[in-house]
Amino acid sequence: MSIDKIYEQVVNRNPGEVEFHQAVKEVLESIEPALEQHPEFVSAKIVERIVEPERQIIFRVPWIDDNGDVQVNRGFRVQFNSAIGPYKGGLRFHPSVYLGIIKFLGFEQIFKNALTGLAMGGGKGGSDFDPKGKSDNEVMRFCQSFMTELTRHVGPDTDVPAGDIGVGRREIGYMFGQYRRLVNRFEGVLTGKGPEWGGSLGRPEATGYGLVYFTQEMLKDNGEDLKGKTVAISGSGNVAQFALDKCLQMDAKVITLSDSSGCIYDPDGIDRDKLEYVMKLKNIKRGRIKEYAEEYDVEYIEGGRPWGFECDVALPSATQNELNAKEAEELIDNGVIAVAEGANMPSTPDAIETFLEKDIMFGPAKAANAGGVSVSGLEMAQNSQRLSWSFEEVDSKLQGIMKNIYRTTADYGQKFGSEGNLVLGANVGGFMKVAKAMMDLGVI
Ligand code: NDP
Ligand code: 2IT
Repeated sequence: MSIDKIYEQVVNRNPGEVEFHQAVKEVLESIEPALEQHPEFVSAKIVERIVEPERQIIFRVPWIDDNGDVQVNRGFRVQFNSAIGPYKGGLRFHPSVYLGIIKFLGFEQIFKNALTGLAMGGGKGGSDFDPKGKSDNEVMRFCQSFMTELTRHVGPDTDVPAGDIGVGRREIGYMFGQYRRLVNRFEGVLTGKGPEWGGSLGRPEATGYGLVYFTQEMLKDNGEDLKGKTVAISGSGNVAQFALDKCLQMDAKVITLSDSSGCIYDPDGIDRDKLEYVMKLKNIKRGRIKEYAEEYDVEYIEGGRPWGFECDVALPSATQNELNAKEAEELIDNGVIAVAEGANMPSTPDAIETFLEKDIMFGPAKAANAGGVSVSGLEMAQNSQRLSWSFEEVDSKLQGIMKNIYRTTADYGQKFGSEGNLVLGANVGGFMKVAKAMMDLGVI
């Protein structure tokens, strides 16, 4: 079947799942040149198989709120591909979650995980539960109910979930507590755990730090350096916070942050004290980024996104499709030379096209944000050994992994597309490893 026909079939078989269609389309368009060189993949129907999840689980999550009323949410786990290792990927708790979002994320995760060089298959899960405005007790009861069902489908050698939007250390703790209670075993079924109960040092920092390590590799390969650069970051959650932290360590200036209500612009730069304020605001008080503007008397744009300011580097780190073609043009007009994706699929397809056409350095999500899942892989390794590595050891491994991912992506981009096309490079690089494994494993 031709790539066009396969795509058409994906759209027909998965009606209404627009984010999933978008993710599949980008990968299918990229891998055409690789398929020409590997006709054996075509006759073994590797592509037809890779776009179909191995297993999709949808379940009821009933729980009782603080008023004593019963609430019902929907839970998901899509176990997409286990050709190169146990399913691995985060859980997202956000009201926008439906099967199409989980499938897009699970599909991306297959190739991202392959690029890390670690033995991890692809999966993703979550719920339409909204943690915003809920008490800790409500979040705990929800997590316990969610995990009561999920427990039968996961395990340290089967499927190892982690965090994503709306799921951090608090939620992982409640879920791990419930799993341990149900199976009566202390084992590495989740990553992103607290360091006192089996978590890896450096996992909270890993996605943001990895994003900046990747960005620095990309800049250096093009004769530039992050030092002294002005950076626009979107989001203000886990990825955004630690990307900002690493930018400060590398002497770059970060001028923006955002949340789903709006964005702030701080032309003086968000320094370490201000970052500490953001971390307390977002992780403990669970407040809005608007409060930053009030605290430091800077501009707040209600409903705005941070792509309209002068900057050299942009790191979209909030959510999917948060940067469109018009905003890509605006960034370019404002002097941007490099964009790297901290979030999953934050740039729309026409925004990516704009960046590539204008020769802006562009680090796609699969490669640029793979630091998080990489350190999750390292957490799994530590759990298996019942050992804990130092922060420095984990961080130096993360740096090595991000360098390798950049090299693999750049090399595949050059070999199968054009120099500097890291989108194609990441898609082909990830695909080749999984496709070769699927060939060896027979028709699975
Ligand atoms: P968090 O929940 O910690 O933070 C999410 C941030 O994005 C918040 O600032 C949130 O604002 C904002 N946001 C969420 N949804 C929307 C929306 N619909 N519109 C605008 N802003 C929104 O999540 P993470 O930082 O962990 O995740 C951010 C991105 O990074 C996601 O795309 C995730 O898939 C990706 N990612 C995360 C990894 C990880 O290790 N955590 C690893 C790799 C990728 P608000 O507070 O208003 O909701
Ligand atoms: O999108 C992602 O890579 C994540 N949310 C992290 C997955 C993980 O298993 O650590």
